[in-house]
Formats: sequence, structure tokens, C-alpha cells
Amino acid sequence: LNHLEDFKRRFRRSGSLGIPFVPEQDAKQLKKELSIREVDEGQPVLTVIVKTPKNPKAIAAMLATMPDDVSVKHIETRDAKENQNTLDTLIELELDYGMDSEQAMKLMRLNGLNVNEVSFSIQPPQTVNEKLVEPGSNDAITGCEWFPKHIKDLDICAKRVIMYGAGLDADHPGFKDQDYRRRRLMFAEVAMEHKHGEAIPRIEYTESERKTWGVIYRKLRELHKKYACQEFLDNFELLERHCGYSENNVPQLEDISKFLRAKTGFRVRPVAGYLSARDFLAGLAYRVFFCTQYVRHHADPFYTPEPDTVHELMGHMALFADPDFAQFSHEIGLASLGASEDDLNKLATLYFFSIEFGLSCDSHTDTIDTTGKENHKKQPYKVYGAGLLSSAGELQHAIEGEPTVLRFDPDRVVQQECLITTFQTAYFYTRNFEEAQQKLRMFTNNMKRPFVVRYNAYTESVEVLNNQ
Ligand code: HBI
Ligand code: NLE
Ligand code: FE
Repeated sequence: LNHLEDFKRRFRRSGSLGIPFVPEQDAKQLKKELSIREVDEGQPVLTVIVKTPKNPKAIAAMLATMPDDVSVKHIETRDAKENQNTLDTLIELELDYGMDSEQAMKLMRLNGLNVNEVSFSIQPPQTVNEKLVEPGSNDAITGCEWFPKHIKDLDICAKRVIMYGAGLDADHPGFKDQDYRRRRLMFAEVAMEHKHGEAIPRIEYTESERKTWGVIYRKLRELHKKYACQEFLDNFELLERHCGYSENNVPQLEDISKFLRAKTGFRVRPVAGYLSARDFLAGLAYRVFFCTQYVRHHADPFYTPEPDTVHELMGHMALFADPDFAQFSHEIGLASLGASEDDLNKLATLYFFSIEFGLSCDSHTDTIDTTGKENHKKQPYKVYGAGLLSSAGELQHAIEGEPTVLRFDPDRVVQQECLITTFQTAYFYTRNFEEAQQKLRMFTNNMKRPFVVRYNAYTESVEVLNNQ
């Protein structure tokens, strides 16, 4: 080991590329060809030394024979003592998850490489190797479908976009709009590049996007004042005061995220499009809300089927600043982790008819209105669902039209179909968030999982306790 440390020290000093004898250009090229990539901590790493000719091409050729299951993390070279034309080449290899040094050495020897192991280490995995977390794969700990155990694992969920993202379908209003499509590519890239803990890039919105935002803002604020629940209205004012909300400015996710963290511990992170319900709800368990950052196409300002930043910011953000609402959302998220397919669908539906389309009805408002007339006929409902609060079209339909409105009773709600490209045919109400929470808890208590989860807010991780 002393030998190894000495080796590393000397070569670190001689050049940041770690390949001192190769002209810088070649070294860069070499790294590119080998696609040397950054690795996460927590991966098994094997360090080996190989004798090679003093020639970058030969090194490239040698590395090309490396088995697929190992990837090169770092290489350094120095003149071999015994022969001035030979190099000692130190290679740090990142092994596939679950592979040990013996298997890796065997593989390399099979490929004709004369390697000597120097050191081998596996850091306890903090996060999981993404390549092994295919959607639907099983979890090593629970045997159920994989789910994030640490807030950083949401980097995996965030990338598994299942709808739109960068590519739009033919029925999307922006399908034929080349500028819009190019813009969407940029947003998709920002979201895909984002990692937990990084600042969310600020977007400079175009004139057209700001115009669309302004049109919707003016219209929605009018409707909110009439129809939104009080918690929403109060917190929306705070967003105007602290997060740059106004009809002339599209607020930045980074500012909102900081504000929400201080209020309820919620934060947001950018996402390129629609995720599976499983990945999406998993975020809530960590008090993370996945937010799109692009603006809907200007052709349809008052209704869009896919979430966009107008929906997230005008519809969702205010209530994540409310502690009871935040707790309700967090609990749906926790219940979703490792849930069976059937239970997951039910939770997604409960999420849909509360957080997206929920109504509330405080009994005080349904008796007498300000003119003194009895108010039983007029719908006394207030709105808290984000899908309504972000869509002028559907908000008016839900309150001014005559849709079916039923009590939020989970056993009934889960039978309702979630419509994603049209207005809902029914909405559900509770008196307040507390009632929604109680009902949700009664419902999730009956869900069966072979383990229980506990959220540890200090480590931002989920502890899994065996329940058998
Ligand atoms: N993904 N990005 C994103 N935004 C959503 O609102 C969303 C999602 N995936 C699933 C989903 N909503 C619904 O299935 C909820 O009912 C869970
Ligand atoms: N229909 C909503 C709107 O137009 O704002 C978006 C819903 C996203 C689930
Ligand atoms: Fe939403």
C-alpha cells in the first residue's frame, strides 16, 4: 500500500491528466476514446498494475480488451524500473455492482491481460448503480420492486421519464412548432443533468413564454380569489412576496425550493416530463416534488394535458408551504414505497383526486351567502387541487359547471378513472386536509407490505424494518 500511495503521489504531481508522458492532446483523445467516466462513491473499485509499451496506442489497445463489466476510472503511468521502454500502468477499475476482485481479475486474465492486483475496496453502497435499477427490478433488501432508500436515489427516478420529455407526439400542440421543440430539448437536458443537491439552473424565459405566463397568471388569479381554499391563497401571497411571482415574471424553481424548505421541508427538483406514478410518488416520501420547467405551448393557455411549469407553479407550489398539506403528501409518498402494483395504482388515484383535483367544503360556507340568501344550491366548494388551480378551463368547469361531486371516501375514489387528456367527470371533497389525512391513513393501514418504512429526516433516508 505504501508503494501504491507513493506511486499515486508522484504521478499526481506530474500532471492533472495522470498520463504525464503523453502529449496533452493525445491524453485527452485517449480519455475520450476510452470514455473514462466519473463514478459515484460506493462502487467497488479495483486497482491493478499492468506492464505496457511506452505508447498511448498500445495502452488504448490494451484497455480495449478490458471486459465489459469493468470500466476504467483512472489511469496513471511511470517508467518501469527494469526497462526504460516499458511502463508500469496503474489502472483504477470500477466494477459492476456485486462483482468482487477475484471475478474481475479472472475476467481480465481470460482476456490475456497480465495484471497484478494492488488494492480492492468496496465502500458501503450509499446509492445504487443505476444500470441495475431497471424499472420493475426487484429490491435486494425487500424483494419488492426497487425504491429509493436515500434522497439521492431520486436521481434515478428523475431520469425515467415516460412521456414527452424531449420528443412530442403528433397530437401535442407544439408538435409542428420547431422553435418550441428545440426549446423543449433544452429543458429536457437541464432536467436530465440535474443531480440532488445541486442548484437548479435559472432559466431565462423567452418573450413568448413570458407572454403565455402573463395571460394565464392574470386569468387564474381572478379565479383563485373566488374559488381557491384559504390556505392556498395565503401561501400564494407569500410566493408573490418572496419568490418573484408576478404576471411579468416566471418564477425560478431554485427560489421556490429554498422557500418551501424553510416552510415545510419540501423542495423541488426539475424533471423532463411525466414519470411513472411509482417514481413520481417516491419523491413525495422524501418531501421532494418533481417539477417540469418548460412552459406549455401558447396555443392552449387554459388547458394542457401534460404538466408544465405553469401547472407546477400556479397549481402546486402554494400548498406545499402548508404543513398539513405537506404531511399529507409525504404520507402518500411513504405508502407508495415498495407497494404492490395494485396498491400503487390506488395511491396514484388517491393522489390524483386530492392533490391534483381535490375540493374542500367547510360546512360554514354552505349556509348563507353575503346577500343573506340561502346558498344550498350554489356549490360551496373551494378548490385545492393543483390540476384545477392551474387550468382556467377546468376550474370554471368544476365550479361553474355541474360536475358530479362526491365525498372523498378512499374506497370509492379508487374506483374512479383518472382522465389525463380531458376534464374529470367527477371530483371529490373533504372538509379539510386533516380529514383527507385521516381517511388516507385508515386506507393505507390496510395495505399489505412485508416491511414497514420509517423516514429518517436527519439522514434523509428511509429505514426499512422487517415486518414478518
Ligand atoms: N410525473 N412529472 C410528473 N408529474 C405528475 O404530475 C405526475 C407524474 N407521473 C405520474 C402522475 N403524475 C400521476 O400518476 C399521479 O397520479 C401519481
Ligand atoms: N390540466 C392542467 C393544466 O392545464 O394546467 C395540467 C394537469 C397536469 C397533471
Ligand atoms: Fe400536478
